Amino acid sequence: MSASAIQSIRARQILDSRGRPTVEVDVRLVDGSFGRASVPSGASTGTHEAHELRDGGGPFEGRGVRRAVANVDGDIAAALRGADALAQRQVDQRLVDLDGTPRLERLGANAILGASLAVCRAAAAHRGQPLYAHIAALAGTREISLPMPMVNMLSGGLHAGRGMDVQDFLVIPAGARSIGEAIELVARVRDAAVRVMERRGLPTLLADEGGLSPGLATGREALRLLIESIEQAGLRPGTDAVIAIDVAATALWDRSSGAYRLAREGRLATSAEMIAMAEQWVGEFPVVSIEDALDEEDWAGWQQLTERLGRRIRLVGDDLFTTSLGRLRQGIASKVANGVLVKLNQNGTLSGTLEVVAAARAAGYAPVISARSGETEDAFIADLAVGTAAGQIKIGSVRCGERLAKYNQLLRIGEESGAPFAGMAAVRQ
Ligand code: 2PG
Ligand code: MG
Repeated sequence: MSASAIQSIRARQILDSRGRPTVEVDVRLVDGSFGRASVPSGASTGTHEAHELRDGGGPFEGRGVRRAVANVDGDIAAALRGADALAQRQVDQRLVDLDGTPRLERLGANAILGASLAVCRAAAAHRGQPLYAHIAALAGTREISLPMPMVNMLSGGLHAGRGMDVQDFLVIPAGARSIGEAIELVARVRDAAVRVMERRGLPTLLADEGGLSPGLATGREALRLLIESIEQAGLRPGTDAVIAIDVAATALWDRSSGAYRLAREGRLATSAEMIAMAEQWVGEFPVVSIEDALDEEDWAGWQQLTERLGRRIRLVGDDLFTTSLGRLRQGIASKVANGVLVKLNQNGTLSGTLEVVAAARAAGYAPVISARSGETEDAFIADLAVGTAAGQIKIGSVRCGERLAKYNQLLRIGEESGAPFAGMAAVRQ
C-alpha cells in the first residue's frame, strides 16, 4: 500500500454548539498522517438536503448519531481501507456509490461527510500542506483569497424561538481592507448593538449563532436598529458597513393557507407581498444581499424576485438550492437567484460541494460558504472559503467558540498565506 493510502477510519459521537450529538471522524494514513473532522447541523433545513441520520430513539431525545457512527466504523471504513487519500474525488464517489440513495439516506450524510472531510485533512497532512492549499489544488483554484464575511447581528426565526419572523440580519463590513479589519469592524457594530438595545430595554441574550434577538415585530424595525448600531459604532451605513438578510422564508411558508405566515406582524403574505417587502428594504436601507426571500418551492415567485431585484443586489438561494448541483442547475436554467449558499452537509461530500461552487462560478452566481446554526470547533469552512476563493463566507456572529474557531482560522490563514482580501468584489453585482 502506498504511503497516502487510508489505513484506518474511526468515528465517535460528540456534541455540537446546541448540545446535540454529531459525528466526528478520525482518518489515519499508512505513513501516519492524520485527519479529523466533525459535522455541523442545521435548524432551518431545506427539504432537499442530504439526509442527516439520527437514531430516532434513545438518549438525547432520539437525536443521537450512534447509527451514523457505526456506519463509519463498519461499511465506510471497510470500503475506504487502502484507498488513496489524495484521490478525493474517487474517495467521495466510492462513498456515494456505497450509500446508493440520492440523499445519502442509508449511511447518513453526516457519516459520509465526516469521512470525506477527514480524508481531505489527512491528505493535506500527508502532503505537508495547509488545508486551504490542498483544497485549492483539489478545486483547481488559481488564486486563493480571503473571503468577505457577512456577520449575523440580529436573529429571529428558528434560531431565536421565532422572536422575529425574519431569521437573520447581518452586517458586511464593506469598508474593510483586510480580514482583520473586517472582523474588527463587525465586532464594533455588535458591541454598539448591545449598547443600543440595553438603552431601549431590549434583551441581549445570545441566539443560536451568537447574534442578538431583540424580538422586534417587523423587518423594518430590525433594520433601523442595525443602522443605529452601525452609526453608534462610528461607521457610515452604506459605505463602511452594508446589510444582508436571510429571510429563511421556507420556515414561514404555511402550506394550509398557501401563504407566508408573518406571525410577529400578525398577517399572511403572498409571494408578491414578500417580494414587495424585499424591495422596500432595498429601497430604504443599504441592503446588498437577501437570502431565501421566498420558499424553497416557490419557483415562480423566485423568478419574479430575480427579475425585480437581481440586477441590484445578490439574491442567495439556501433552502432553494441545498448545495445540490441539480437544484442549482435548475435555478440557473430558470434565471432564479444570482448567488448560492454553500453548506457541506447539505451536499454530503467535499467533491460534490466543490462541483457546486464551480458550477455557480461558471454561471456568474456568487458562492457564499456557510456554517450551520449547529456547529463544532471544526474550522474546515474557513479553509474551504480560502481554497476555493469563494469571495464570501457566513459563519454567524463574532461570539461563541464554534464561530470564533472559523474567524480565528481566517486570521491565521491571512497571516501565513499573504492571500489578498476579496473585499466587496464578490458581493456586488
Ligand atoms: C441558514 C443557516 C445558517 P441553519 O439558514 O443559512 O445561518 O441556518 O444552519 O439553521 O440552516
Ligand atoms: Mg439560510
